[in-house]
Order: sequence, then structure tokens, then C-alpha cells
Amino acid sequence: TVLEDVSHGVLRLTLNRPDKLNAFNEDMHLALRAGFERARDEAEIRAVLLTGSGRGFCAGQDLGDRDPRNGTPDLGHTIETYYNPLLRLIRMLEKPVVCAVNGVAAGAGANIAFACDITLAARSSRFIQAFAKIGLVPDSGGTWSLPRLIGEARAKALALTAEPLSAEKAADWGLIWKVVDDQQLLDEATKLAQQLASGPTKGLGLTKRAIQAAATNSLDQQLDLERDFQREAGHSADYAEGVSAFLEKRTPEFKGQ
Ligand code: LHQ
Repeated sequence: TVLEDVSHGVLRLTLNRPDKLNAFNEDMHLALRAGFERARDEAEIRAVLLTGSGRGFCAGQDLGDRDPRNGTPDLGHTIETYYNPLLRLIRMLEKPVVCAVNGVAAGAGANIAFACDITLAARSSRFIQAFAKIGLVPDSGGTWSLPRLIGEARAKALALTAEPLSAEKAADWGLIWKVVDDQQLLDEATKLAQQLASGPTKGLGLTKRAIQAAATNSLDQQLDLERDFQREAGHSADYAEGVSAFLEKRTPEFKGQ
């Protein structure tokens, strides 16, 4: 249900239930989680690229899997067991996560894309906060990320109407990094992920953490955090390499340490 491929330091995770637009069933949840745990645990992996196979990126929860006609399922349990651990893994991973949204991203699928560090989307793709259509609440961090990324007015309108948002508008509003022509999406996302994977992983990981910490920190707390993180980055081998390469007028060779 999830294809894994490692190349040039990038772990590519491809959601692979194309006939269901890569909707989440339990297998896919477990496989995706295992993928992110692998990225966390293996030093050779220095960036992740998340994408989907077929014409969709991810249609959220497989609604066939949670059919209320077979009794009322505890959705809180589903969130606690599957979605929340996934979101925490993505956000806590101290390596860049690139997301290539190759087609429709609905429900949890949209909010997982917004939780990644750099999200590119195919021009033909669209984002749907589908939850409102079935009486649910945006999950996978959507109620947190949407107002932060685009403000309360746009967040509420998207979440309450479930109106599809074009990739173009998602980029204009700052929900994602950029739109790419469909045929170029995977190449461009791969190039970006490989560039990040050959970067100073320690410094990039600390940068990700610092920007995320700003969501709850005061300026004073954030200035202290920058001092601490800079101290840590300054002890890394990649910092020494970066400065040496600059002074020697050559391209740095970062080792991710
Ligand atoms: C699907 C799905 C799908 C199953 C397409 N499930 N089959 C968390 C906790 C627990 C429970 C509930 O939810 C959550 C979080 C959530 O993610 S809630 C939101 C769940 N997702 C949705 O409500 C989206 C449902 N899907 C759609 O509205 C449409 O499929 C979209 C707008 C995504 C795409 O529309 P189309 O491009 O017209 O494609 P389609 O509807 O024809 O779908 C293609 C096939 O994929 C189709 O199967 P079929 O056998 O008829 O070809 C769909 O049934 C299947 N599919 N989404 N979520």
C-alpha cells in the first residue's frame, strides 16, 4: 500500500491504493508510519519525498473502512491510533519532508500535505476539506495548520463549505510552496528532495524545529532558542565544511553530521 524507494539519500514514499485515490486503510497507515520511522532511524536517509500513485494524491480516510452501517466506530480511537502518530512523526522528523501532490488531496489527505515541510502540487490537483460533507471536523492537524497558514477567515470558509481549492490558489494563499506542471511534478520534487538530502542535515533539522517552535514561543523564547540551536549547529561537521568550502571557493560536501 506504500512503495518505498531510497536513492541519493531520499526516501520516496508513494501512497499506493490508486483505485481508491490512495484513501487510508489500516495497512496503508501502518506502512506509511513504518516509512517515516525508517526515515527517522536510518542516517543514510536525509530527506523524505511523499507522493501518490495514479490520478489522486490521497482521498483521506477510506470511508468503506469506517462504515457506520456496521455499528458506530470510535473515530477518536482512529485518530489517536493512526492519524495523530503520523502527524507527529512528520513534524518531529529532523529531516526535510517534501510532498508532491500529484492529484486530488481530500480530507486527511489535504492536511497531511499541509503538514509536510515543502509541498509542491501538480497544476491539475485540488485540495478539499471534505470533512464538512460527512459531518466531521478537520483532522490531521488541519484546524491548527489552516488558520496559521491562511488566517481564520479563509480557514473557516474552506472547512465549513468543503469547497475545492485549486493548486494555483493554494500556492497564492501560502498553503503550499508552489505549483508545477503535471508532467514535471515528480522530477522537480525529486530534484528538490535530493538537493535537501545533500544539505547540512543537522542544520536543516534544527531550522525546521525552530520555525515550528515559533508557533507557540514569544520572541524572547525564540531568541533564546536560536542561540541554543546555533550553538548546536556550530558544533556540526557540516558547518565546518560549509565555511571551509566558502573560504576555499569550492562546493561544500555535506555529510549530514
Ligand atoms: C474512495 C474515497 C474514500 C473510499 C475516493 N474512501 N473510497 C478520520 C477518521 C476516521 C474516519 C473518517 O475520516 C477521517 C479523516 C478523513 O479523511 S474524513 C474525509 C474522507 N474523505 C472524503 O470524504 C473524500 C471522499 N471522496 C471524494 O469526495 C471524491 O472521491 C474526491 C473529491 C476525492 C475525488 O472525486 P473524483 O475525482 O470524482 O473521484 P471518485 O469519487 O470517482 O473516486 C474514485 C474512486 O475512489 C471511487 O471508487 P469507484 O469504485 O467508484 O471507482 C471512489 O469511491 C473511491 N474513493 N475517495 N475516501
